[in-house]
Amino acid sequence: MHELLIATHNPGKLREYAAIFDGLGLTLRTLDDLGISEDVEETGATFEENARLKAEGYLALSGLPTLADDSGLEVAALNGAPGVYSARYGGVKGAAQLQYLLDQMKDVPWHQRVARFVCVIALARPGQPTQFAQGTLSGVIEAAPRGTGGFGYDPLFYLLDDDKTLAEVPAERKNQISHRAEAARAARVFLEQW
Ligand code: ITT
Repeated sequence: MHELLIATHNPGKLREYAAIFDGLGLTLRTLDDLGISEDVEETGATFEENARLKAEGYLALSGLPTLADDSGLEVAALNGAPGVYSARYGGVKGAAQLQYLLDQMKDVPWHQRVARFVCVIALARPGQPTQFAQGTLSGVIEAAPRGTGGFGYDPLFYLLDDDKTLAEVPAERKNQISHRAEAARAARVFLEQW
C-alpha cells in the first residue's frame, strides 16, 4: 500500500487532488486523518520555497511521503500580485477577498486584465531530495464574480476557451486544465518512479 499525505488545510485543494490521483493506487491521507493540527508557516518568498517548507515540515511531523503545494494568482496589471500572498490578500477571505481584488482593478480595462494561476508541488520523502513539479493556467480577471464551483478566486477567473469562469465549468473540466492538474501530472511521473 502506497500512502501519500496530501498536506493541505484547504478542502478545495484536497478534493481536486483526490480526483486527479484517482485510479493511481495511492492511499491518500489528510492532515485530519493523521490528527496533525500544527500549521507549517509559509515564510518563503516564492511558491517553490513555500511548497518545500510545507512538504518537508509535514513529512517531519507525519513520517509519511508528503505532497504539498503552494499556489496562487498572478495578475499582470498588479505586477504579479497577489502571488504567494493569494490566501491572505487584502487581509480578508471569501467574497470580501474577491471584492478587494476587483477594487484593486477597477480602472484596468478588459484587454489588460490577463492573469495566471500557478501551482508548485513539492514531494518529500524520508532520506531523499525533495522533488518539484509546476503548472500554470492563463485567464482574464472578470468584472464581477460568476459561478459556485471550485474555490478561492475561481469565480473571477474567466477562461477564453470556455467562455466561462473557472467556477462555472464542471469540476472534471477544471481538473483537466488547471495549474494544479498540470503540476499533478508532472508529479505523477515522480510518484510512478517511487
Ligand atoms: P494550504 O497552505 O493549507 O495548502 P492555502 O489555501 O493556504 O492552503 P496556499 O498557501 O497555496 O494554500 O494559497 C493558495 C491561495 O491561492 C488559495 O487560498 C486561493 O486563494 C488561491 N488559489 C490557489 N489555487 C486556486 C484555484 O485552483 N482556484 C482559485 N484560487 C486558487
